[in-house]
Amino acid sequence: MSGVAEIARRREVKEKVKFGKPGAFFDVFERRPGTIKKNMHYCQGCGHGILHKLIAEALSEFHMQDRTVFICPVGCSVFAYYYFETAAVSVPHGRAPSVATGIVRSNPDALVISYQGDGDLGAIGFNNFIQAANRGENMIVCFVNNGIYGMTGGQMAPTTLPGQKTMTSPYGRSVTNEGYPMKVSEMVAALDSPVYVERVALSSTKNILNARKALRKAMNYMIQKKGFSLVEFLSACPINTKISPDECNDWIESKMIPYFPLGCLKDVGEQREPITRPQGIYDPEKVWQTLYESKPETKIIVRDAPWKEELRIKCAGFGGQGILSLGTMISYMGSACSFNVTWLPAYGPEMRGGTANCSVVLSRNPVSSPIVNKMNVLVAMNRPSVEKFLPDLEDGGIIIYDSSYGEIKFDRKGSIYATRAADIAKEIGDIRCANSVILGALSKALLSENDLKTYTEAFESAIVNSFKSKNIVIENNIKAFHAGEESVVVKK
Ligand SMILES: Cc1ncc(C[n+]2csc(CCOP(=O)(O)OP(=O)(O)O)c2C)c(N)n1
Ligand code: SF4
Ligand SMILES: [Mg+2]
Repeated sequence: MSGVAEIARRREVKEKVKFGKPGAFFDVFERRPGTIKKNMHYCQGCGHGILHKLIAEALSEFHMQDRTVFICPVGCSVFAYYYFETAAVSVPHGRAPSVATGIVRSNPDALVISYQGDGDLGAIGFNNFIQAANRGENMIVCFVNNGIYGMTGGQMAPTTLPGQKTMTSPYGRSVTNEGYPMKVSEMVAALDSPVYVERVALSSTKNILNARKALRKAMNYMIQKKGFSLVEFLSACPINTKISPDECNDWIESKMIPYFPLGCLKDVGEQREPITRPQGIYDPEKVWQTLYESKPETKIIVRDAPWKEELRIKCAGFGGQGILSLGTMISYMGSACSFNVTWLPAYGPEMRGGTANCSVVLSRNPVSSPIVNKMNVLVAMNRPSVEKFLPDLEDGGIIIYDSSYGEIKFDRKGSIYATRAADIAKEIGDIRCANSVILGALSKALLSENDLKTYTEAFESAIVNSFKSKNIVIENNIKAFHAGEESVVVKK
């Protein structure tokens, strides 16, 4: 059905308030953890629940469900996907309009609802939001302005009212210090691209009916591909505003509306033509070839090991020994060989003088967690690191250590490799290369003779990447890497 025919049909649908569960909600919220599967998680009096109902009613009455992608933000509505029987995407904080842009650009028939709180939209994600508005993306942004960060316990938001007390403005918002509350709708209405901007309130029945109308107008424009619509819903967060559910309507009407006047700020949808844009083409095969064409083929690099699909590595030593760069060199090598890679440094007071460590995961599969509690490779540049992490090494795991500071006796099974990394680095003329000596030892420990040839280039490029622009440093580290390969001794 064409957009225009759909609208005509919808005009025939009688505009009346419905009681009960709208069709676009699941019958039972199976995704919700716990035993309560029929209730929403919102607090009593919260505006999110009211708005969810308005959206769900409109979705089912407009027969939009099959084409709708609901973008759930970070905020109290992060779990909106428990409730709506539509496609849904959860996105990082503030990124909803950018993800919505990707969806609608690659699939212009998708109906995308970017649902956002004032912290999500007005603070961390403001640039994402305003740019999407300025590009006139065909989407609706449902902006729930409750004047506070609800989910995180009531911090000040860009829309917190002057004088309003929050966890982070305990004496009340000071306009001298924090500026005036942000009037998002007025800002968007000043742009040329958006077609429709209206501010409504989720308070009295009259206001809720107006909110319902505004939402439906925005949906109609989106179905007709007219572009960007913003509907701002003034809402209450009784929990963090420290009012009872009964006081929510009064709070919205006596506090919010005087500062954020209700009404339509822009409506040019009827005068605009439907948007037509070149459609993005996503060919996974092409992307793969572009990214990985010249890389070594993805084969398993660890010989005869039960955990060859994934290496979980802990690098540890004194602060200043280049432990974190050792981790990045291993990561660069892994990425050059098309592994999925994570690198997680442990920062802290240990950065100077104490101990330092980082975790590296190289995997043929998506990495489930970058945290390495149990490892199959332990790279230790000093004795305290061996002592600290050895209990976490899996049976049969590999240990590589620097024997310059003395041999270490191990009372366990596994492959133990030693190299005099610090001594060799001093001989090369730069003690800081000890980590590259260890890298050489690691490559020898992990790779068969044949694979070593294939991967040497990747290791060398990892060194070049890590020490960009300093030629002498690169040279010394490559020398150190090969010295590490040659000097490594297997201890059993
Ligand atoms: C990158 C990032 N920064 C900060 C947070 C913490 N955080 C979670 S929700 C939130 C603000 C939520 O406020 P709002 O968008 O107004 O939603 P509400 O809960 O009020 O509906 C913040 C700061 C986070 N999850 N991710
Ligand atoms: S904390 Fe506030 S925004 Fe979050 S569900 Fe409760 S009332 Fe709603
Ligand atoms: Mg909020």
